[in-house]
Amino acid sequence: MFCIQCEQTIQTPVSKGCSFAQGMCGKTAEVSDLQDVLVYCLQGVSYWAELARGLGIIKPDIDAWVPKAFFSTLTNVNFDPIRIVQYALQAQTFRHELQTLVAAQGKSIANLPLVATFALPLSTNDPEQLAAEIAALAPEVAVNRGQGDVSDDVIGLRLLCLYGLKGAAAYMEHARVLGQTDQDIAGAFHSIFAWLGSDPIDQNALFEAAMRIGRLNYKIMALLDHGETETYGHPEPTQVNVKPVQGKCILVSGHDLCDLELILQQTEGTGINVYTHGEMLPAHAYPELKKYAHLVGNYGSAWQNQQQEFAHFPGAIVMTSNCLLNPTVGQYAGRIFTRSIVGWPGVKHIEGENFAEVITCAQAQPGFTSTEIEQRITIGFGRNALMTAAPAVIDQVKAGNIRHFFLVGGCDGSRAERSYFKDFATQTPEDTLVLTLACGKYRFNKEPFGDINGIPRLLDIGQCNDAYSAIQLALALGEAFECDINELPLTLVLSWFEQKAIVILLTLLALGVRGIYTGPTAPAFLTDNLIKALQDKFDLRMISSVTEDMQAVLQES
Ligand code: FSO
Ligand code: SF4
Repeated sequence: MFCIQCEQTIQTPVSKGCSFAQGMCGKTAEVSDLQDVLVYCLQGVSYWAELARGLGIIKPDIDAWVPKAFFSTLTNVNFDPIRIVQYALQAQTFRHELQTLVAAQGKSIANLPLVATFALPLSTNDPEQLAAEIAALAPEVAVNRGQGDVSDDVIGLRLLCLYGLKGAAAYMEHARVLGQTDQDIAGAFHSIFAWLGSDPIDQNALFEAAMRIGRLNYKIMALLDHGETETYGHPEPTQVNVKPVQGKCILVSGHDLCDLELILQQTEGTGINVYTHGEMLPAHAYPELKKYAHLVGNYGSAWQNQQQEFAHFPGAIVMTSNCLLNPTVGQYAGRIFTRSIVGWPGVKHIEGENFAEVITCAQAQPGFTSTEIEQRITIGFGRNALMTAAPAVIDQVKAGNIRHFFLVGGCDGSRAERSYFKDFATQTPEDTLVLTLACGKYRFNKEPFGDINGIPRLLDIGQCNDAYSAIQLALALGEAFECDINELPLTLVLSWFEQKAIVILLTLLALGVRGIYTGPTAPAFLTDNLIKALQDKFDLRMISSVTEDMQAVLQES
């Protein structure tokens, strides 16, 4: 196995990347190898999808399916070898379908690349045997193939593009489940994915592809924002209880609001209380979700604490997307359910829209036996709420009461160095506003930040994909102050963990945002040369100490 896609990848003085029997996340070598083969098969589908597009043939079912299957290979999503094999076989079927359609147009192509013709063995019907045979193909198609033949910078840039595109694919799927798809986005996705399958070596072209992926993702985040706000209304500032309420319960984690809605509809009148977990917290702010009285609160914190938190949750748990950890550790594997691309061997997977099994499970669990004293946090500063607040904020800036804006957010993880982000947020001066988003905020979102003349100092924008809202606010402030986004008194301090964060960073860079602080560590797949290039081009800064960084920011402001 070789996997280096997330921040917790194994690093020793002599090697980088998870490459032994199991990754740090619990992904087995077999699943890692199967995922490498799956990604290559998907690139083959994209190759033919792009060719077919050139002939006027568009298959919306395939366009929708490829990013979804790619999402299954993202960190902490799918650990089930049988499901990954199913995706790989489906990819082969789709590839043949497109190949046949292209051939029917009389188009013949000489010298097809390997990615276009790569075939899976179909010699056995035994699922375990088949998984072993497919996994055995991994060395040929591993994500770091060619290492040693090309420079480490080329490998690093290929991985930057591949992982960035994977994050974009995840957001495409989050948008798709809300009915939002776009043919141009799908075409651009296939084109970049297929090109990466051809093992490009031109560093300038790879760098430009990374920027293309960033720009593409901006469109995808806009599409997702549209899907969420069209379906559930604009988030509005909302107080959320973070303490348990007596009664039977279901906990919903991940990013897909539509699963939460289905659960709320199907539990209405049953007496079961529904809680959000992790990235589902922003759901409480959407009018069409907050209207359910039995959506009683938020439970727990960020994904890396789930094994303790889920073990103590006395009900059923639904994982709608990332981030999933091994549920057998906390003895709750029998009452957790996966959805969509998420999977763990032996854990019940819910297809379709019927959550009856989850409800039955919740009813069989004890539920919370008492109600704790409420603690409320304020969330819901999405795009619309921020724009509504913008005039008041601008007045306070002009009056000298707000001197700087910080966006402190991103994904969380287990490393001790991540305390930086809490320390940074809580040590920001009182005449500054702190915007936040994604699961990193759980480190400080229950702290008292106070307000500046009625404007809360901590403004929770939402999930990681709601970085789109933050960008909209920055653009609006730029317009109001008639300056470039980089001239604003605004600093981004971003924690990264997995590939969604990579693509958000690419989006910000592609939009020309400079001087971003990021950490806790640099992505292990980037070489020193590449990090230096990003620093030179975008003034990208690795975090150091809170005092040093804060001082530098406020001096520049
Ligand atoms: Fe966190 Fe996980 Fe949203 Fe990520 S829950 S780490 S960036 O999946 O997607 O913020
Ligand atoms: Fe290692 Fe991260 Fe890959 Fe898991 S996802 S195998 S922890 S690099």
